[in-house]
Amino acid sequence: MLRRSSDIAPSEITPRDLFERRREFLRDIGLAGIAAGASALVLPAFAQGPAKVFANAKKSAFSTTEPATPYKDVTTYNNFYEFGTGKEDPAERAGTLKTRPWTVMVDGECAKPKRWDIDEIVRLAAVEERIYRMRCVEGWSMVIPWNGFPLSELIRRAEPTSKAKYVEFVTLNDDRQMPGLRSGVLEWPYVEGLRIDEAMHPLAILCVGLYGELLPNQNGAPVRVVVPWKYGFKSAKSIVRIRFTEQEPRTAWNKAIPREYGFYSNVNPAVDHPRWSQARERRLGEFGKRPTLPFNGYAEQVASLYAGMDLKRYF
Ligand SMILES: Nc1nc2c(c(=O)[nH]1)N[C@H]1C(S)=C(S)[C@@H](COP(=O)(O)O)O[C@H]1N2
Ligand SMILES: [Mo]
Repeated sequence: MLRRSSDIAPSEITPRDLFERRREFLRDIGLAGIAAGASALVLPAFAQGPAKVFANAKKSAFSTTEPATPYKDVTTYNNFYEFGTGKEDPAERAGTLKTRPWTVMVDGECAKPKRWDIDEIVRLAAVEERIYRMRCVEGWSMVIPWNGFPLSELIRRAEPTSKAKYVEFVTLNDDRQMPGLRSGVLEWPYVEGLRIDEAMHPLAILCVGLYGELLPNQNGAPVRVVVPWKYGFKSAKSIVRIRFTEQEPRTAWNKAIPREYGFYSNVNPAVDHPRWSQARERRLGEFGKRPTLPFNGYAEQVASLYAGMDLKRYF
């Protein structure tokens, strides 16, 4: 049977040691950390080219040891429909996105709504690098060194109420900056969502950089979500709002083609996409194909979130 998120106490979401580690993390970044972080973090002049903003970030224990996909592939083969549906479109066209000034509104079912300035978020992210496998629903995969921090840190600060069962992520909706919005491929803005216990999982991160640099626009600058055990489309880019809701958010791809894209979209080689198999994937930069793993190889960490759920029904 489906265990509802409302039945899960926050203390069950992460084991005790994660609470402890989170407390340490907060001590490091929240208090003494702002000063320490400031020396680790040199905000670049945004007109200039990429700078190693996150040069001092520590490798996270959650990182995969697989070799990272070349920077060139990570930044030129993208899905970002706000800039067109071709894989090369975002790299060619996302230059029109203006990422400063930028704010992210965190609101909805919470005691402490707040409009975050992007540079406050960037400062929180200076601590850690996460090398994650990413699997797109269309059948390719990459390994990307992300710079970010657990989404749970931001959620905790908002103090979600007991009605907060889900978290909704909303992308910028400005057709002067995003020419793809003039097309009707999706209902805009791009919206994604997670159950709150999924969003609180330590693997789910808020991400502002890759390869030690601020995110290139085509990868979702200035801030995106990264949820490595789900198909890529769950990881919303260029987000302006994070909203706590009681109802399951209506997500862009689910609204567009509900038969093909469910709310959960956990990577699952046993559940075919209606138009193709999900059993194998092509790692960018490699020849041939490799098998796709349940939960994209993160089953050990996340499978318990779905204990008792029929993942064929909740695809
Ligand atoms: N706002 C927005 N976010 C988005 C998308 C999009 O079209 N718009 N595409 C998604 C899909 S389908 C994938 S596979 C990933 C790709 O991320 P990457 O280009 O950084 O690899 O972004 C996701 N986030
Ligand atoms: Mo995707």
